[in-house]
Amino acid sequence: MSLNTRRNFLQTAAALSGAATWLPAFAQGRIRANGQSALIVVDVQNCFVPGGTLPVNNGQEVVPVINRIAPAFENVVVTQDWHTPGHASFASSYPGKKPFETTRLSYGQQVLWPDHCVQGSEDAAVHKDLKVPQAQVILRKGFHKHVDSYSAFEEADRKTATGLAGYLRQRGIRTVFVTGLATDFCVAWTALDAKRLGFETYVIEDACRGIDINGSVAAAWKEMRAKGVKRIQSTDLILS
Ligand code: VGL
Ligand code: ZN
Repeated sequence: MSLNTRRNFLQTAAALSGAATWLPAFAQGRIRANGQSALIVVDVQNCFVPGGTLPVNNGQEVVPVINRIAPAFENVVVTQDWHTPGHASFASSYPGKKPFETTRLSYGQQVLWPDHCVQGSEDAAVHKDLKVPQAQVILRKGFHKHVDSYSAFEEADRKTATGLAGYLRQRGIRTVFVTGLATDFCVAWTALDAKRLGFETYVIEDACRGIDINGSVAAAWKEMRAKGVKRIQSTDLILS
């Protein structure tokens, strides 16, 4: 049975028995974006795809998925990781430290990364095949030399706001759909902050790819689920 046939079968069976509770939470094509929704495209930059300085496995695969769903969104925010040279999140800033080790900074534990997404570099540019011409905001984050920012809402010190929550609220946005790179870092932190700040929050799983350090993708999904972030697939969206 194809997945579609199977889903239809499940729906029919549930309708007949009146027991719909065991159905997937979001059957195919059930969620529609409206004027109060925004698509957030996180860090789809050269840096995070193969050939970049911090490549995410198959990171480029998010591009056609995002391009396919983006026309359904009137409101689109694109983010860029945008670090100073010598940034505090770079392993090269600490003698003897290697990428993917951790260190303690004033605000807590920090994973150390290869130098990546340096402001103005080709590596930090948005992927050339991403097609979101209607995007209204390009939000850059991680530009304070001594503070990292995975989240598009709040820097890693958990004090410094980026302004995105205020922007979205003032525009009447109530629901966000988060996509991009990487599932376990900037996507998860952005989604968790969005939810905490009062937005209905969806993460579109097949429009994301993860870095996955020591099970970090599974841990991120677990935390997002616990906090009420909704996990959906691009096929759950009504695109017409
Ligand atoms: C990211 C690690 C370091 C991300 C950014 O976009 O997920 N990950 N900087
Ligand atoms: Zn970064």
